[in-house]
Amino acid sequence: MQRTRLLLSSIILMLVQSCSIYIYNLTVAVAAETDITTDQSALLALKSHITSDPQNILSNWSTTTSICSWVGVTCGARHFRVSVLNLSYMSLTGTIPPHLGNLSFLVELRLRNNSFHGTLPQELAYLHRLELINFAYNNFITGEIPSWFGFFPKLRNIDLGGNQFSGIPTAFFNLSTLQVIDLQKNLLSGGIPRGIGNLTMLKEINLDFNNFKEIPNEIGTLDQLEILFVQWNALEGHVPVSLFNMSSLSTLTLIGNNLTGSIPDNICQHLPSLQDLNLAYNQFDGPLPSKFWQCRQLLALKMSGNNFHGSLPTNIGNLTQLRGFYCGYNYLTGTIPHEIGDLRNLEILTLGVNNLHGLIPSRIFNVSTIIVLSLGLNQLSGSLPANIVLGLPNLQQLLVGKNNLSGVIPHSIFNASKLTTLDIAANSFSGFIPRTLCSSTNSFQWLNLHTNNLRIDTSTPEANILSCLANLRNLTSLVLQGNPLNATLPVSFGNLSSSFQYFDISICNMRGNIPMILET
Ligand SMILES: *[C@@H]1O[C@H](CO)[C@@H](O)[C@H](O)[C@H]1NC(C)=O
Ligand SMILES: *[C@@H]1O[C@H](CO)[C@@H](O)[C@H](O)[C@H]1NC(C)=O
Ligand SMILES: *[C@@H]1O[C@H](CO)[C@@H](O)[C@H](O)[C@H]1NC(C)=O
Ligand SMILES: *[C@@H]1O[C@H](CO)[C@@H](O)[C@H](O)[C@H]1NC(C)=O
Ligand SMILES: *[C@@H]1O[C@H](CO)[C@@H](O)[C@H](O)[C@H]1NC(C)=O
Ligand SMILES: *[C@@H]1O[C@H](CO)[C@@H](O)[C@H](O)[C@H]1NC(C)=O
Ligand SMILES: *[C@@H]1O[C@H](CO)[C@@H](O)[C@H](O)[C@H]1NC(C)=O
Ligand SMILES: *[C@@H]1O[C@H](CO)[C@@H](O)[C@H](O)[C@H]1NC(C)=O
Ligand SMILES: *[C@@H]1O[C@H](CO)[C@@H](O)[C@H](O)[C@H]1NC(C)=O
Ligand SMILES: *[C@@H]1O[C@H](CO)[C@@H](O)[C@H](O)[C@H]1NC(C)=O
Ligand SMILES: *[C@H]1O[C@@H](CO)[C@H](O)[C@@H](O)[C@@H]1NC(C)=O
Ligand SMILES: CC(=O)N[C@H]1CO[C@H](CO)[C@@H](O)[C@@H]1O
Repeated sequence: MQRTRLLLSSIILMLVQSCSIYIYNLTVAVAAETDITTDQSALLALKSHITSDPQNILSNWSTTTSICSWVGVTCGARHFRVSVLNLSYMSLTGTIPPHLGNLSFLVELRLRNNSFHGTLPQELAYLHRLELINFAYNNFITGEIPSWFGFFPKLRNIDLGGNQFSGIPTAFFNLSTLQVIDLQKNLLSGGIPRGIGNLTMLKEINLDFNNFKEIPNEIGTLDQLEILFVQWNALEGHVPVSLFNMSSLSTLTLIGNNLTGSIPDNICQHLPSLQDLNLAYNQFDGPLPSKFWQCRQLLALKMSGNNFHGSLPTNIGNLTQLRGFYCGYNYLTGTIPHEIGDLRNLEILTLGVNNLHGLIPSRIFNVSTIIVLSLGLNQLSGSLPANIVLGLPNLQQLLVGKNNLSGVIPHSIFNASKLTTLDIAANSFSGFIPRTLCSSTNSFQWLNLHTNNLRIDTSTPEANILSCLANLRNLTSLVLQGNPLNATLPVSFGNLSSSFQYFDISICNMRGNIPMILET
């Protein structure tokens, strides 16, 4: 300390000669003279600003041990100075003291998910070695992100998500080394600043859950950008053309905005790396893009909740990597192309709430990877194949309600060990509800059979499915209403699983008395 003070006073003498030299050499002198005890006082200053530490974590910060062994502290191997401070997820409440700016060797500062509040001290701008800042999910003071955030010459990763920031200063776009920006869940609004186009090293941008209105054309200059999330904002108007022209982009998620216009037919020609495209719940219209053979990498295509019309392109069969295709809640017409059977990796197919007609292509029932098949609220006809479970061993949800389907319920469907949700309501299914419903292997939670022509076989007590429903331990909802069941409720019926919440047989032409337990 003494030596530092001497040095400083000799420099102050020089101040008389030249102010600029003074500033330069002061910086050099202080940096040279700080040591591990400076780091210790900075951390102890932080500790003294913590007002609540319910997990008693900072009791570990004892002055009798080296700060390099303190919880959350990592020292550099070469210089034994604090290089990482990670206090994330420690339930701490408090403020950040200016002393933290003295941790001059700090490379990573992680304070995610605590209750730090107040202002961020400007002294943090002295941390010129910082490569990563994570202040996400705290309660820092509302207002613009401080402009001194522009001073970190090596910053690669910044996460300020889950705070109350309402603006981004111009200086922020001086952070030319940035690769990852996460500003999700703040109060940001207006246009995304054009300066974003200057951050040409960016690989990932997350602006979810703000109120941004516009994506600037400048975003197209980010030729290393791989991930762009701007979901659930207030984006409106057309997507800038430059956005559909980014050679590195693999994930584009714009769900939950108010974007309009149509999607370029050759979208994948200029987005050759695209893997996950999520444009759901906007106001896009026009036909679906069809040059799908250009989308070699595409894994998920999410277009639900728009105004797309026209038919499903047969080229869908070229998306051979596709795992999820979501296109419900649109105005699609025509039939489901049988080429959909070429999607050998498909896990989720949702086409519900459109105007599709014709048969469900039989080849769908051979895509063994399918987990969710959702085709309800269309005008599809035909029946379900008898061996449906053989072809779809992974099926968990089958939703085909409100179509024009007919025939019997395949017996095998209730032998499916993974199926939890079946909705075949409001069709013209007929015959007996298969006795396999009571199969001990089935895992049904939600079963909706209402408004069909189904009956319950009461020829023998064993055949009556109503006597075995109590075995279905996971069943929470069974709707049989609107079927001419013509059956008796057995006494054992009262013995249903405690998870059973909803049973609707109101218009089912039931005979006999309702057991007492159901009346209470
Ligand atoms: C603090 O925690 C670290 C790691 O859990 C441990 O190595 C160290 O001994 C602890 N120090 C004290 C003083 O409890
Ligand atoms: C930071 O600390 C938290 C809580 O101890 C831990 O879960 C997390 O993995 C750490 N992060 C890093 C990058 O070390
Ligand atoms: C913050 O941490 C708590 C538990 O410590 C957890 O319940 C909560 O989900 C976390 N929030 C975020 C946004 O990570
Ligand atoms: C921009 O960054 C450079 C170096 O990283 C720094 O010298 C300059 O002061 C910064 N300007 C602003 C406005 O933040
Ligand atoms: C972005 O770069 C251009 C050209 O280099 C420059 O004129 C402009 O001031 C920069 N914008 C910001 C916000 O840094
Ligand atoms: C697309 O990008 C290429 C090069 O990256 C550029 O030459 C072309 O002008 C861009 N087109 C549009 C419409 O932005
Ligand atoms: C979308 O725009 C319409 C018409 O301008 C408006 O009524 C609606 O509230 C907007 N929705 C959202 C989510 O911004
Ligand atoms: C696209 O799929 C069709 C069959 O649906 C096939 O004939 C064609 O070769 C595929 N094109 C490419 C480029 O894979
Ligand atoms: C019932 O649900 C539990 C938990 O969700 C699951 O572990 C179990 O396998 C299910 N039972 C059957 C018969 O599928
Ligand atoms: C209803 O069931 C009873 C007894 O099983 C049978 O005699 C009768 O024919 C059935 N009614 C109809 C309409 O199928
Ligand atoms: C560094 O932090 C400032 C506050 O920003 C303190 O006033 C200084 O005393 C401290 N310096 C040292 C060497 O700990
Ligand atoms: C006046 C003075 O001491 N200037 C020095 C400041 O630091 C630089 C670099 O270390 C020296 O070259 C100057 O002599």
